[in-house]
Amino acid sequence: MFNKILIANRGEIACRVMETARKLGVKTVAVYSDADAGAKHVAMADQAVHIGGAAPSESYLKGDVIIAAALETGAQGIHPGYGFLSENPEFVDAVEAAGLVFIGPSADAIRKMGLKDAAKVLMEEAGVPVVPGYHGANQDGAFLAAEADKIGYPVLIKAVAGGGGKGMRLVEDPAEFADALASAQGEATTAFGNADVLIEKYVTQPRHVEVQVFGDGTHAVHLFERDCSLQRRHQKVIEEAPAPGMSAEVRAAMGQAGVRAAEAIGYKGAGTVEFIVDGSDGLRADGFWFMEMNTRLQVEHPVTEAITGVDLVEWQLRVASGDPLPKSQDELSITGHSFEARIYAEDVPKGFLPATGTLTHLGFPEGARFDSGVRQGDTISPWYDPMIAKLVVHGATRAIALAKLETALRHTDVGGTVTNVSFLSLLAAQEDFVKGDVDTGLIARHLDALAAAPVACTKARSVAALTALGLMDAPDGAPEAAFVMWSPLTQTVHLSHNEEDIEVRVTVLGTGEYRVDLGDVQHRVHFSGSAWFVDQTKVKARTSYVGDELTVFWGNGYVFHVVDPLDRASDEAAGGNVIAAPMPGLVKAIFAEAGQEVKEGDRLAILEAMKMEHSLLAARDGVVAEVLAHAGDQVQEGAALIQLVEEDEAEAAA
Ligand code: MV4
Repeated sequence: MFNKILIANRGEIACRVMETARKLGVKTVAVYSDADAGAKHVAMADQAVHIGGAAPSESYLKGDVIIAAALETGAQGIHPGYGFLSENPEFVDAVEAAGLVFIGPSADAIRKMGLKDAAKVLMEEAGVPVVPGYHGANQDGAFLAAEADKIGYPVLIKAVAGGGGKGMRLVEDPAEFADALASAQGEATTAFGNADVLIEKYVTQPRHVEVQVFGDGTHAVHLFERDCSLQRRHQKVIEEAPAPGMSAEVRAAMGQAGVRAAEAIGYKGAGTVEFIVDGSDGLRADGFWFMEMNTRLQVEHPVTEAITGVDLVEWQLRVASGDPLPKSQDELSITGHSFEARIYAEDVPKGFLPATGTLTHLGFPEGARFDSGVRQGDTISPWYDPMIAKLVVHGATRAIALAKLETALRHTDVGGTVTNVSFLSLLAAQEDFVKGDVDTGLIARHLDALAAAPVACTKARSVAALTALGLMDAPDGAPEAAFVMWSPLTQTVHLSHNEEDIEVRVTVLGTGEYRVDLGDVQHRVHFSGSAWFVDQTKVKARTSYVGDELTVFWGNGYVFHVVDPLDRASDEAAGGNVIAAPMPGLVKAIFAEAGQEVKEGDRLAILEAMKMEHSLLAARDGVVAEVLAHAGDQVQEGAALIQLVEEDEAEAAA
């Protein structure tokens, strides 16, 4: 076994690899960019080496700098994770030339699977079923059109260098073939610098089923299949293992095909053989075809780990350090069912727009595996994939695992950024998915229903209003003395939710007892110190309130913004009345208290953001009216930290 390895990656996969390395007594070296100096993977590692700028091309893609870091720190092997350099054969060559071990397949195996047409020829020779079609060298338009006629319409034109659907065109009618060919070739040239295409019979209602394989360079075993049909624009959303509806016969046929594919290229380490499956009439032993092989550990590997009990990273480290395959095919079996849901910082109603933000709140429930590269307080930066976590559940049956998935999603609390958790929850409850009736078009067919922003009911709005007024901070829900003594018995709070303005009137009825008036609807709310009761019904809501953002974690999760009329007025008045956070960050210190006189330029607060400390200065002479933040607070951009007395008020007083 290695003494020390370097992980040439970041985020959850770097953390995942380090977990297993630690379990095996292997020391770890992290690498990091400017944007990741404070990242979880750096904190977890025994050693960490800074490798450059935030852009991947200046850090995580710099093979030579990473190899130098491994040599300097005495690492013996490099684990590439997924993405970045994981399938780059030149990097593998360079790692080996430096006398280090690449924890993965040979450069030769990666190259053999790199080009689709060559890979298809190899697979055909190895007895792996490939989609009927033409994948030869002749790229003449008339010739390809004749091949398409032979195959029979509809056909799919694919770039040989392609992936993720780029350079792919569906042609349903021979009259459209020439135009589609030209457009596929154009896109392929732009994207890959290679115009070559292949033509395939179009599989209607396809399912994406992939086989996990593991090789020692000569022999391979398979660890069964995963179904990854739930995709949106070629991005996987929920994966599961085993595939719903799979029979022992088809499983054996697909597994053997996966093993033949791996052995045909002398595969070493963890790999995935992707098949396209015709799902129009159940799964059949003659109804699956090789698509491509991914020569790396995949994002969704945990569902395979859950059903087989195998730690795939442990296998990677053992085989790369010279051990034989840890188990034979006979020793591998499936127990239960597993799902993985990818939790992202993204704005689903706005077309799945990637989001950024500081995770002011991050709560993962017990009873599920969460692989995550971020902690509460960490920032999702615009530089990398905005994944927050992979949620992985396992149960004795598919129905049990699915129920666990829904429960875990309901208790996944993320504050400080928008997420796709509601989308995942709606998908987990989608009728066809629940039945196991999946195909790659499922999400697109139901997108409107799945992507709708969850609209908070009046109960959730009541919880938000009481939270905004600070009524749940008090011990046992008793209103703080100040509230009772100085505040009117009825207070009004303004919230905004999905661009809707909401006015809520809250009346104190007694200790922890409120009447909440939402216009048409009234609720009687009781807060017991740990639980909410709305009209005598227990509401298992949790809340997070940072800056002006208030999230009620209940149902699918509801985001509110608390509109402070005072803030708004002073913002508009400008004139330096408010010292506000210029960017999201952590308040390190406040040097002001109410009543204090300040001079223009006095340092009133320090904000830590983007790994730097920023002094926030008084914009004019004045008197502090109110301090609105404390050292240790995570604040949003624009959050008011210190309020000065209005100038005309001060004059009036003078
Ligand atoms: C296909 C297909 C139907 N017939 N090939 C999409 C990306 C690339 N990896 C292969 N893809 C497809 N190839 C034939 N002959 C349908 C798709 C496809 C797809 C495949 C797997 C997962 C999701 C998909 C979504 C749309 C289309």
